[in-house]
Amino acid sequence: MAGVFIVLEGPEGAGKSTLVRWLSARLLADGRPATTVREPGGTPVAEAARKVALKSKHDMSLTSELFLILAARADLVDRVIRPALEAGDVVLADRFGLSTLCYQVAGRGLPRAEVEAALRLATGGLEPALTLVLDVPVEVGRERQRRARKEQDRFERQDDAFHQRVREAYQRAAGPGVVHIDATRPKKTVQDAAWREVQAVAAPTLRGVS
Ligand code: Z5A
Repeated sequence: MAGVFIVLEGPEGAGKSTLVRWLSARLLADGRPATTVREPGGTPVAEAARKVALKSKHDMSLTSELFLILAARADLVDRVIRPALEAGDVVLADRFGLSTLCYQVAGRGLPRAEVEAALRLATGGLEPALTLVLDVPVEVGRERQRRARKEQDRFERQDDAFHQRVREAYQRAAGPGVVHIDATRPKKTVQDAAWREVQAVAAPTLRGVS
């Protein structure tokens, strides 16, 4: 596909949304508006699934949670991400498949092979060119969320052991295009590190890049 697919990942409060906004503005300054998406969500159906997966007061099975998230992703990939990539856009996603492996497999304990198969079905095998994994200790992320007065969802209400499993799964993540960034550093340092990686994958399509 002509476009470039870039994903930001990491535990809660790592700074993903902040960095997506910054990268989007930086790309725009280079004359390259990006399509930005946040998961789960981004289409009417995906937003509806997000509401249930994150906000439902009812008990749900872990498999139901998985399929709500994958239903959201399948719709987002079909209706937004693939068309944007086919049109040659840079797509910046706040979370994607690695979140599912870290939260539903490492965090919740669902079986990896089955989840990976379901993931491939949901995405048609779409993989990012670059995955920036922002790393912060659990307590740092929680403190940032507290200061930002973020309302807690079903995941954020999980105990520290759950969030520690998620963080460790992120720290183990490896493979083509996976880059780890120490996100405890000041925003400017994190932004500079991320921009270097974005340039490396997107440079041929950017103009005015030093
Ligand atoms: N989930 C799942 O289980 N499986 C999946 O496959 C997917 C998702 C896709 C979505 O939550 C939930 O869905 C998620 C997992 C689950 N829940 N959890 N946990 P969400 O969309 O509501 O939230 P989030 O994705 O977890 O993002 P977040 O908690 O909002 O955090 P963030 O985007 O990484 O951080 P931020 O909003 O950019 O920054 C937080 C604050 O820190 C803010 O005040 C910033 O100004 C500040 N900040 C940012 N960077 C810095 C630095 N470098 N220094 C100091 N302060 C900073």
